[in-house]
Amino acid sequence: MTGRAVRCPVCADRISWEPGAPVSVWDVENSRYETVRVTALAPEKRADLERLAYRQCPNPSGDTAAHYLPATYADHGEPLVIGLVGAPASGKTHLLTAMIRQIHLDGLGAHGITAAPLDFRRHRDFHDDYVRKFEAGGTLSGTDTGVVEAADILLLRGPTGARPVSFFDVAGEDLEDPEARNRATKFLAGTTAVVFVHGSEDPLDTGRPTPRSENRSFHLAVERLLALPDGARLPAVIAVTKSDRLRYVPPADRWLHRGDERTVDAARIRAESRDVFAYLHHVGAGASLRPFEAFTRCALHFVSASGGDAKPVDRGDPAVRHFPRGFRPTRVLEPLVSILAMTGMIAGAEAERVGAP
Ligand SMILES: Nc1nc2c(ncn2[C@@H]2O[C@H](COP(=O)(O)OP(=O)(O)OP(=O)(O)O)[C@@H](O)[C@H]2O)c(=O)[nH]1
Ligand SMILES: [Mg+2]
Ligand SMILES: [Zn+2]
Repeated sequence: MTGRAVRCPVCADRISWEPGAPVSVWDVENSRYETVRVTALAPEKRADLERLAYRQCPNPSGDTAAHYLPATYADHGEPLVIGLVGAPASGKTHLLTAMIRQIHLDGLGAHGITAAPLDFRRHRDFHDDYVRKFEAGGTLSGTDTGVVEAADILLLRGPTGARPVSFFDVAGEDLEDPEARNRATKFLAGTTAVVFVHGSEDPLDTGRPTPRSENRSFHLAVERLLALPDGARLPAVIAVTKSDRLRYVPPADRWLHRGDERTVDAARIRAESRDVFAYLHHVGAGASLRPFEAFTRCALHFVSASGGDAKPVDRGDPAVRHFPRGFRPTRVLEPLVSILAMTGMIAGAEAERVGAP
């Protein structure tokens, strides 16, 4: 093997990234990847082509359908793979959409980090299918089961270097499936950080009792991650989303009013973590605290993707809902900033203490 060894975020195999290997470009007309040999190209033409091209993963285990990674995936620092874990309808997709949108509004600028798409096609699809719909006040549909690929792959550049960051957002139903061979949860084997998403309850939604004594998606993911080598050292965050429902409930209200933070302050993150812990404990959602017990570094945050509850569209089908006052994401980047601090993308004495006991 002469190439750089990288772990594929989709099939979780370790692959050797050979220099000069053929790349593929997306053929829009025929909706398929087309292989292009690059060795005969002048270096500048090759670099330009590779920026927009893909490489098929060799998937040495032969256990995953054909999949492609950005051709420049291995040209940067150690890739980050961030997985979202949570029950169906807990709010994963809305949170990820609000996060990615905020990243592109320079939301990480205060931390010296800029972002660019690494997988342009995936990025455009994510923007068209999620971000635009969300910005128009529409609710996003539940994620289909069987999703195996990353929702988006960005390149984050900061003072400590540039790293590809893949975000995985699969269906909560798949995350509650104990079948280890479920293809949709394979990303867990290659994940480098996890956002555990707990949706805070709608206080008016009393008709449907929720069994808070268990959180199946958290439980199954934690057990699988702990079985990985060094699994307990994976950076983890617990995001209590839909916290707009807690905007008059102390101490969540105090955190929500702060808006987005501009610094990494380990003591402040510890204080918020303590408040989230107390809140989950108080509402009997102790099962959602399992990641905090399982992982050596874990930060907890109150966030809101939409800023308010979705309401049925007037006179329409009651199942069709929207956010009548638009969307006002609050603190959606705090979980990501904690992960970036715990993974060394944000460096410094404060960052090193984030999530530490
Ligand atoms: N009040 C409030 N409601 C939210 C928020 N985020 C999501 N919701 C509501 O929660 C519902 C489910 O959100 P999703 O993001 O689709 O949840 P999910 O975890 O991706 O669900 P699956 O894809 O089925 O696993 C949405 O239809 C919204 O109505 C939020 O920040 N505040
Ligand atoms: Mg979803
Ligand atoms: Zn692969």
